[in-house]
Amino acid sequence: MKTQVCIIGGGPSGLMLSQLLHRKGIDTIVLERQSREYVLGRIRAGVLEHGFAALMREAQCGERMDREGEIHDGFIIAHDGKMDRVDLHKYSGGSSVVVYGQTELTRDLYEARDRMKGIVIHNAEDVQPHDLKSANPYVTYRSGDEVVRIDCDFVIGADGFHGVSRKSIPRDVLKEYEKVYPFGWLGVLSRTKPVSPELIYAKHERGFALCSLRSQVLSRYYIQVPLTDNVEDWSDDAFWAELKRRLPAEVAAQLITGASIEKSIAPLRSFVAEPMRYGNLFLAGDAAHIVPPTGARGLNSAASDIYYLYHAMVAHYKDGDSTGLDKYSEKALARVWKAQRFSWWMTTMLHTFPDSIAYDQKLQDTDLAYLFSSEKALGSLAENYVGLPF
Ligand code: FAS
Ligand code: PHB
Repeated sequence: MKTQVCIIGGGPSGLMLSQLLHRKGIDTIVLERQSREYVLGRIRAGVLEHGFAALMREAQCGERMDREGEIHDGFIIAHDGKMDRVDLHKYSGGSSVVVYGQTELTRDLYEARDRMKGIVIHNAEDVQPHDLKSANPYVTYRSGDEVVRIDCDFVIGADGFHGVSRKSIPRDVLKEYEKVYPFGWLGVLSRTKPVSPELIYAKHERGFALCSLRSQVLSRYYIQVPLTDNVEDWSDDAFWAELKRRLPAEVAAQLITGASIEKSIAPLRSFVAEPMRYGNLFLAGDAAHIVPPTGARGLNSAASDIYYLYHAMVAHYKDGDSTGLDKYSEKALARVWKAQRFSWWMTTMLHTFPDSIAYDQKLQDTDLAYLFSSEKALGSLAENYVGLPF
C-alpha cells in the first residue's frame, strides 16, 4: 500500500489530522491497534478549548458538538468551606470552553472519516515504522498472518503514551522529562443530573474532588485517591460518601447519586518527550506529552500539535514549503510546556500531598488567596484554561 501520510493511532489526534489533511486532498492511512468499539469505550476528557472546537468545525465535524456541547463561561473553586467562581469570559477577554466528551468527539471524527471514505484500519497488530531517516519511510503491520507494508512520505506518531512511535526514536536522540504524582484520580460516570451547572474543583484536606459533566443527564465526578488504591476497593456507595465529604455542605446536599456506568483510576503524571520529530516521524498528542487532568489540558495540547502539523503538511504539499515541518517540534513544544506548567500549577494548588510540610500547605492557601485577590492572576488562569493561542 502507498499513501502520503501514514498515521499510527486512531484516537482524537490521529483522526483529526487525517480528516483535516484529507479535506485538503492529502492522502492518509490511519492504523489503529484496537477495535473502534474499544476506542469509543474509553472515557477521557470533557473540556475543549475554543481552539479545539474551532478545529472540529474546520474538519467539518463540529455540528453535533455545537448542538449538544455546552458553552461554559466559568467554573468554581471550592476551598476552605467557600466557593469562588473563576469568570473565564470576563478574565479571558470574552472566551469560553466547550464541555463535550472526548468519546463523542472521537465518534464524530470516525463518522466523518467514514463519510469521506477515509482509510482507518482497526485491529492493526505489531505496527512498526521503518527507515524514518530516509526519504522513503514505511510502516508495517500484521493483519492475521499477513504482514502489510505501507510506503509513505511521512509517519505521524499519534499512538498515545504506550504507543510504538516514541520508542522508535533512538535513546541517544530522545530526551524524556517526567514527574509522577503520589496519587491518582478515581473517576465515575453516572446517568444522573449534574450537581452544578458549572464545574467545581474542590480543594479539601481529605483530598481533591471534581464535579464535571457530559450533559444534563450524564455526570462525571472524580476524587483524588492514593496510588495504592484499586478501583475494586471502591463501591459506588463508598465513592459517593467520600465525594460528599470533600464538597461544601450545600453542594453535597444537592448531589444526586446513582450507579456508576464507568469507574476507573487514572494515575497522574507530567511527561514530555523531546524532540517531537525524528527524520520523517512526527509525534503528536499523548505520544509526546501527558499532563495531570487538573487543568483539562491533555486533549487540548494534542489539538495544537495537530493544528501545527496540518498547516505544515499543507504548506509542504501545496507550496513546496517545508518550514512548518522543520519548525514543528520547537513550535509544538513551546505550547506543550506552557500546558505542562499550568497543569502542574493547578495540581499543586488543589491536591493534598502525602509528604507536604506545613509550609507547603501555607503556600497552597496563599496561592488561592492571591488568585482571588488579583484580576491579573485570574486573567492568567483564564487565558490558560480557555487555551493559549496556537
Ligand atoms: P490516545 O491515547 O487517545 O490515542 C492513541 C491511539 O493509538 C489509541 O486509540 C491506541 O489504541 C492507539 N495505539 C496505541 N499504540 C498503538 C500501536 N502500536 N499501533 C496502533 N495504534 C496504537 N485529558 C483531558 O483533557 N481531561 C481529562 O479528564 C482526561 N482524562 C484522561 C483519563 C485517562 C485514563 C487517560 C489515559 C487520559 C486522559 N486525558 C484527559 C488525556 C486524554 O484525553 C488524551 O490527551 C487524549 O486521549 C490524547 O489523544 P491522542 O493523542 O489521540 O492519544
Ligand atoms: C472531565 O469532565 O472529565 C474533566 C473536566 C475537567 C478537568 C478534568 C476532567 O480538569
